[in-house]
Amino acid sequence: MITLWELEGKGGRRYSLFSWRARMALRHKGLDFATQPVCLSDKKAIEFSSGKTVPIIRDNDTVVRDSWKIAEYLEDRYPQAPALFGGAIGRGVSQSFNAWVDRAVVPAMMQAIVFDVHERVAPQDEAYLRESMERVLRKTLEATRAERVEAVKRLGRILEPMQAALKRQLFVCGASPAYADYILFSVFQWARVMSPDEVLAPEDPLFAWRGRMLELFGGFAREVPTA
Ligand SMILES: N[C@@H](CCC(=O)N[C@@H](CS)C(=O)NCC(=O)O)C(=O)O
Repeated sequence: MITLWELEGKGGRRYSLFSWRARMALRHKGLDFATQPVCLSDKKAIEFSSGKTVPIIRDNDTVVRDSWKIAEYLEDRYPQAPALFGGAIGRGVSQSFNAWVDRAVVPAMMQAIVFDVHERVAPQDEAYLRESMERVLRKTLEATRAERVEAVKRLGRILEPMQAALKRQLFVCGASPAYADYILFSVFQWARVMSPDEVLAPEDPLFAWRGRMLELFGGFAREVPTA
């Protein structure tokens, strides 16, 4: 049995976007796993990983931290299960896509929803989240909230290439979903779990794609506590 360490907010919300990548990858591989919720500010709870972030998985004696490393570990350790990357080229393209999502899409989504995230983290994490986010964003959460409409527009402009791609194919990876889909989906699942505001218009090809993602694995990502 594999254990996944991830963040838990108010109302049992599992909101770590990077952990959603690991969750979907584990499901894709058909692997059973148990989850271990932790608080954002409780670094003692994850000291065993020699790091300060989740996701972390433990598979028997092997501990792996970092969502990308977890995906690579699962692909290499369970080669007979459905592929996450589809070979060396797919792995390389997925890693490039991972960098783009992390450096362009995640910061843009953060600007749009960070105020809502702050309202839904565990009470003991509120001060930690505010301090770390205000340092990154160089403004108060309240100022970020006031600029939300502009932030959602900026997010839409950044996602325009994916709108074009998803008009032509059902999934980021083509006819069926794989790891690059989970990379992008994690950002929308983060928003869905932590923010009551919709960031996608119904006519956006990403809206229909997100709907397809929510249906995967028996509605695994749909049937969770959300905002
Ligand atoms: N590159 C890492 C990023 C992981 C990450 O930043 N995780 C966040 C939660 S979504 C975290 O644990 N942050 C801890 C902190 O801010 O102290 C990955 O892909 O796993």
